[in-house]
Amino acid sequence: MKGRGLLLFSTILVLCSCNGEQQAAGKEEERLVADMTCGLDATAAGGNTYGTDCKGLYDMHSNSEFFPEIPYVKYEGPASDNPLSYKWYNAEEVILGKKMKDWLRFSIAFWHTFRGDGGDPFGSPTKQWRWEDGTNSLAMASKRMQINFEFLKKLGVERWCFHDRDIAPEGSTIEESNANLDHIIALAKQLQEGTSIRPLWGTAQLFKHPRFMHGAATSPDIRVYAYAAAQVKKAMEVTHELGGENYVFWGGREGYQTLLNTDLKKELDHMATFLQSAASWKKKLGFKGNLLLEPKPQEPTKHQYDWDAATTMGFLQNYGLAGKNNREYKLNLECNHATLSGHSCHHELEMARIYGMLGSVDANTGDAQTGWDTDQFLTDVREATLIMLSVIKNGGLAPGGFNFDAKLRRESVDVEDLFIAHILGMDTLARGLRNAAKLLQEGRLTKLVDERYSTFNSPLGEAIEAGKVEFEDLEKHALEWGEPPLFSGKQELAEMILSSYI
Ligand code: XUL
Ligand code: CO
Repeated sequence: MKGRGLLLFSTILVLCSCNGEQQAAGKEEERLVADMTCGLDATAAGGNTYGTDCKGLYDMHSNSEFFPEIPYVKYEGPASDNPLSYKWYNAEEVILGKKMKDWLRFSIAFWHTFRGDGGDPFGSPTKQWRWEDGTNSLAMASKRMQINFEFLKKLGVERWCFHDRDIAPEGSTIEESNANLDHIIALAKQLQEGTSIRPLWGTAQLFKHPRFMHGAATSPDIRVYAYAAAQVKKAMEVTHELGGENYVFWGGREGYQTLLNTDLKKELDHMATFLQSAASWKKKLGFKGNLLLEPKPQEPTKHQYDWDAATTMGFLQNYGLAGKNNREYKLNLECNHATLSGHSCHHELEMARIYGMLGSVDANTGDAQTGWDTDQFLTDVREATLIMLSVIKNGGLAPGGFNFDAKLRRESVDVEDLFIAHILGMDTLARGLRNAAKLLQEGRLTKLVDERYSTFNSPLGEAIEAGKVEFEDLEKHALEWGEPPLFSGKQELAEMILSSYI
């Protein structure tokens, strides 16, 4: 009852303060910023690094908390049955020489967590968050940003990702949109002051507005190409302004619906020139982070050009945007996109890793019985273990990380669901990290793989791998050796080894 009373009280306060004009929003922002600059301290040690003073500040102004009923989420270990605790993710614990938080570098996706409304093609929105006033105003955008920071602090997560248009409303001109964005970025900058919270990456939303229906960089209309460039220019600028570590390109509409009306070569060439201009703008900005392409095979287009990791790397290579002499672009791989392209997440990560192109991961999962991008939180420990095998072999993901590009189910409408979903996703990857570290340390799978290729551990094998052996030489060896013996691939043994770590 007491909890409910507090909830009602804070709901009334939140509702009262959210429908004002910009000026009122400004005052509210100032007060909340004062409360909320307390939090994840860049220099402090410990899991959720809130000093007792900070806790006191929150308690004193508890009516300014958007989630008064949610505690700071802490590690309680696997035996805990508290849904608002970590069972496997222990931020400061060191595994293979690195803190768990540095292996995992978790990030919240603003668009799902704070703009997801539960609507689907058949039904209206289901989420009625107590802080929403039903508008897409600047005042509402400011409030959401404050909520974002409180959410991050309560989870002990130091990173977040955004599209320009989901944090600030689109105006009727580019100038107006940029001004809205500047307003919210200034607020985010204030909120992140004194904390270690920064964007993992920013991006431009180039798929929602009707102007982008034929594509952005691949639109047949030069005016759309230019509009998209102006939008990306600004989005890169504000990502840099906030100290973001990467910038992402997801080409939702960079593809085609039919080849009959499409000049394929022109569109791919345009996509490349657009990315070249982005790389050049990055240099002018002095932005040091990675530029990341996020593959997805289709949806919303029938065919998206960045189909999967291999296709995207081939495209980058072909246009001189990646490779030995140009490390400007890497990949942001999303697990649900991997399965849509007929691969596993592990496959996509390995493809990128072996060529030094693994930049960051959008951590989510699909549904085996559903053929589209369901963006669910990752809950499969086996999948998480395989993902973490790649990440450990990659030496981590930094400056990338794990961004929860995942949303609550339509039917999940409680505030605590937002927390539980992220806790579950974080714990699943943390458990995967623990399993993968043990698996690699004990070396049984590595030994099995090494033995499978052991015939190449010879002077001839080395010469072949160095590209120094011609067919005539190989023919001599083949004649001398005769029919090669059959030997086992040991797949079941490999699966048995993996299962024993899960
Ligand atoms: C869409 C998707 C995007 C990108 C960012 O499937 O994954 O949210 O991650 O634009
Ligand atoms: Co994504």
